[in-house]
Amino acid sequence: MATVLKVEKMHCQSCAKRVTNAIMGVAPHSKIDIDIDGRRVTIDGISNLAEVTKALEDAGYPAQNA
Ligand SMILES: [Cu+2]
Repeated sequence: MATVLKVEKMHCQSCAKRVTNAIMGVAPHSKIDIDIDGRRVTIDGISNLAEVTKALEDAGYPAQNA
């Protein structure tokens, strides 16, 4: 099941890269789809959402459930 997160502070390609790296750091086998214009991140294959949102917050990109 895919998880969709809203990441308001993600507004360019560099942000998208940092967001991707933060997620991959805790969920290396996840599949990540980034929509910069929509500020949305769709993630497939994660088992611990709290760990992912914590990693994003630590990276400076707080995420909410979309
Ligand atoms: Cu940016």
